[in-house]
Amino acid sequence: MSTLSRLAQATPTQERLLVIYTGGTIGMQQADNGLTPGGNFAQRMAKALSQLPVVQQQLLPAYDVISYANLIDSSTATPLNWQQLADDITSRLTEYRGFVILHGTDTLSWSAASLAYQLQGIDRPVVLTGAMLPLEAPNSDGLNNIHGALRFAATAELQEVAIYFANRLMRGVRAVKHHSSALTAFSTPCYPLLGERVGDDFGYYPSRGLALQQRGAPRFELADYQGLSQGEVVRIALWPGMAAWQLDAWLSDPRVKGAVLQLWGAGNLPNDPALLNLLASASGEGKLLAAISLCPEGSVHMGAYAAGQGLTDAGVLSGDAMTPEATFTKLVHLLAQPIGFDVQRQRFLTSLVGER
Ligand code: ASN
Repeated sequence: MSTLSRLAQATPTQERLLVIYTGGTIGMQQADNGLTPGGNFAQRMAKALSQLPVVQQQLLPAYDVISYANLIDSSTATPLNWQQLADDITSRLTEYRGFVILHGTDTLSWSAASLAYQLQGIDRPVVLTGAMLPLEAPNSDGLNNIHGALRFAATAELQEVAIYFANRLMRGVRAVKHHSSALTAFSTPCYPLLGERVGDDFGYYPSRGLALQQRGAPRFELADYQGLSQGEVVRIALWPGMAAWQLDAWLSDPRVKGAVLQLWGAGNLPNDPALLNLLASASGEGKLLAAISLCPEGSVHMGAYAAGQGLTDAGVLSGDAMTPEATFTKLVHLLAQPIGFDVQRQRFLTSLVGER
């Protein structure tokens, strides 16, 4: 890990931000075998920011940059990367007023959701961003995204994990990547924006942020994700004709400890008792099962249709309108806690960080 300070002499650390560069397209450069995360990022970022209009440069907060030694394309991230990010933030919490994480976009919303659960009650901004095009590429969105992330990470009223992308500030645990190439790649389908850039102004909407009574005091849960980083939580999306033996293949494996089930519409499952029996026995064995919809918007209402009735009896928990990211990372997080099955289930149904 390398650290480099900008304005280091001029500004005490408590007034600075920490930027953590993890890899992703934003920092990628052309190599013989294609785009790969490039180094020397602190200098490259400073050079890019120096292209902003002088007025905007003067409004930038001071910051330090850490670059991870192992820069990754975020498609290779696992829960251990989420754990490392949370550790790196908490170990420097008292030194910095806010944090910016530069991350690949493919799994950016997964890291954001996981951080929200690990850093419950955080009292300062943690803003993740990345880019669809490398920082030095023509028409890159990298500079704009870094600029906005720095500005919002210096906004003291923002006290939660957020994503800044394409002029929009979003709750991290509500976000999804919905487009594979558009610069407006992220959205929060079931929650309004926390803030946005309009012209040269960066406006935060405090009424949409986590309220103090909802946020609570900082009570970080830095769990060990080691036992959950090799596929122990699975994600099963239904398809027409899915058969019981296929569900069984996923759920009967003793290594599987939890599953996100993506059901039809408002929470429907084919009317096959064998499917419900499999779910009931997996849940009876202590596997944490949660259902959300295959639809990107709207909630599951288990039991609304005859075909979905029986899910609650089979022990399946309703994920309401939670995103796949928020549901999956919450299962990982709860399974890593030293708490019993009933408490895990009850906490799943409780909104911990505004995820439901
Ligand atoms: N594959 C890249 C990543 O997630 C995509 C990006 O950053 N735009 O690391």
